[in-house]
Amino acid sequence: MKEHILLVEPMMKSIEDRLDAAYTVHRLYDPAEATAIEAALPSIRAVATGGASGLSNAWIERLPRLGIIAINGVGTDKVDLSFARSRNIHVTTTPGVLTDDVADMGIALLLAVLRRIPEGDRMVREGRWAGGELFPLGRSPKGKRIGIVGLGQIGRALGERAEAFGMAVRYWNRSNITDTAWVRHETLVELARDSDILAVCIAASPATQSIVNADVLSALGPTGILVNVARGSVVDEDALLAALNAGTIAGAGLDVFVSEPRIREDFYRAPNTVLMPHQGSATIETREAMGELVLANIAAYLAGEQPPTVVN
Ligand code: 8YV
Repeated sequence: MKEHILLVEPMMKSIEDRLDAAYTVHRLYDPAEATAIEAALPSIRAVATGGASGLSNAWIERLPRLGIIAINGVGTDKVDLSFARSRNIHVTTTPGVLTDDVADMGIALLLAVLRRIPEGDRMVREGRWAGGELFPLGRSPKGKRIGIVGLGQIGRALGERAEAFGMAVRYWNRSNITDTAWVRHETLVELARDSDILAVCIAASPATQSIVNADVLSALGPTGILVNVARGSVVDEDALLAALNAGTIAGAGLDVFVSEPRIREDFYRAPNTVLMPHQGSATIETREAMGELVLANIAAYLAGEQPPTVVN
């Protein structure tokens, strides 16, 4: 008898094929499966989900035999870890394997804003270059100061890449870090004041909710750029939209938003802003590696073993 698992959002086909081969997979995102899922609730022992989707407590309560929530990502902000623990449910993530791609996305967004890549692409396609239109000058990353908000694995990888572009790195981190020569600031406002680019890499939690607020953005200043590859909730979106529209910061490169994918439409019109649909870890190579970890965690749990990358 195959075990039943619930898949909250799609994964790579090669990974889903292996899930299908090993388990009876119920796809929560497929409306056609709704009735079958209702009937299978008492049998489901494992859930695979994404970092931005997680699993609500209401869903956890509907799954009496659930023993593992395998997150295909590193963010745990959409799963109540202590509630899961109180029910003896393992929560696992995919640490390490997505670090480089998310850091790359931070650099890509930064360069896209500095060099106006989406704007140039539009100008060429619309024939305005051929028509003689001049393109405004961009700005160089070299010699600029980048302030990293949250010096975890992704923050460090982004800092290392920024150094290769000739940037000076400084950071703010909640806990003290000893093994880096980068300048540490005591507060986010101080970091923003001492940065040309502020790069948000910190995990979302109640403690980091809206920590990039109006004061931080005002300290970043009218030539400053905000990059966010972490979670929308870390940034006060009212303050960010106001700062972009008033020109109190110069621009933003954003991969994540509070209410994604139905983000606030004001972002569609925000000046000097490059938007991505949460693609930090979304490469074939990385999603394969993440999928392997999800498969390994679920297999270990169902075999009665400790899942390899459990976080709670
Ligand atoms: C993924 C993420 O896009 O790691 C995370 O927490 O948000 C991303 O890597 C997501 O988990 C896939 O849905």
